[in-house]
Amino acid sequence: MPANLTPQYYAAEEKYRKAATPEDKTEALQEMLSVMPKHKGTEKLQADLKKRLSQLREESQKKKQKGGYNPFHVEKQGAGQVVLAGCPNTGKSSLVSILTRAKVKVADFPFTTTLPATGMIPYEDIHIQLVDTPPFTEDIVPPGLTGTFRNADALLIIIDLSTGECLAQLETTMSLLEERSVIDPTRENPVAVPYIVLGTKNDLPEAAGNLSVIEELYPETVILPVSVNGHNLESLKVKIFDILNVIRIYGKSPGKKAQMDNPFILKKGSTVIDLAYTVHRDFPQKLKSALVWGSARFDGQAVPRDYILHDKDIVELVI
Ligand SMILES: Nc1nc2c(ncn2[C@@H]2O[C@H](COP(=O)(O)OP(=O)(O)O)[C@@H](O)[C@H]2O)c(=O)[nH]1
Ligand SMILES: [Mg+2]
Repeated sequence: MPANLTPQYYAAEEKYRKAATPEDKTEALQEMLSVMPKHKGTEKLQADLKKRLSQLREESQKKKQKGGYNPFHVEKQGAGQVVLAGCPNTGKSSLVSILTRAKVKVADFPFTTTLPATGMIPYEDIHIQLVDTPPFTEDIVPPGLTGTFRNADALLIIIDLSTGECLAQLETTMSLLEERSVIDPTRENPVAVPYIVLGTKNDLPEAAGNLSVIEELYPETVILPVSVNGHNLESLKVKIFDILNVIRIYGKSPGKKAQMDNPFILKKGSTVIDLAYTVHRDFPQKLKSALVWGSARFDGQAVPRDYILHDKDIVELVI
């Protein structure tokens, strides 16, 4: 049955995507639920949203009880937060270390990583935060870890292609994340976290055979083979930037050159108003129009407040 969602619903969903704090997320979810048409076609969506809402309440409750500090809550930095998820020894820490040069422990025995650790990936003119995490198994999931996954802007699901266990690793990881409503392989749940599946240790001889077995069994799952000696690492960075679904906007003051370092990071689909809000909370009220270099038809074109910006636009806000 079609859901027939309204423009108000999509506006609230957009607000959810842009929300940076749990409080803003909660508010947007409540709005999504209240404006959504209630009928059979939206039952599953309603259930998904209610579940996410109660998870958010639980998380903020736990945070209060713990008196604030939770090592599994990783403060966001840079253009987006990408969190690794996978079984022991799959090569998570090695990947974080090679992509970010962060000093994380790498070892040939399981459970070397006990708490989340972060590093920044340099990508063109921005930095993306990468978070290494402790592993989980079918039987042991560190408490708090799913909270780290759920709070991420995107996940890298890691399996080790050099071992025949990679199939079981994929199944364990996917079912954990699906059961806890972190991801949604059908991509229907708007509040699910987007993800990429990576097959590591592609330099080892068994990798190619294992990869083709998985591809045959799970034709709908796209796996990017990588290795720390460089295989596919550049295209991985591009895929990570793409999945974050953000744009870079360079600010310009009247009569001055554009500021080409430290761009503003906004969600794809953001407008001039969204940019103004990011610059300063009370800017949108003062804003008259904006001049855009890049996506507009000609350089320095005046655009309305609801103009949709594109990656790498230069914008001068006119107040
Ligand atoms: N040959 C090869 N070995 C790797 C690669 N990535 C990781 N390893 C090895 O796999 C083992 C486990 O790596 P680690 O990053 O600690 O895994 P984690 O437990 O998932 O964090 C270590 O001995 C690494 O040196 C790779 O791309 N190729
Ligand atoms: Mg590790």
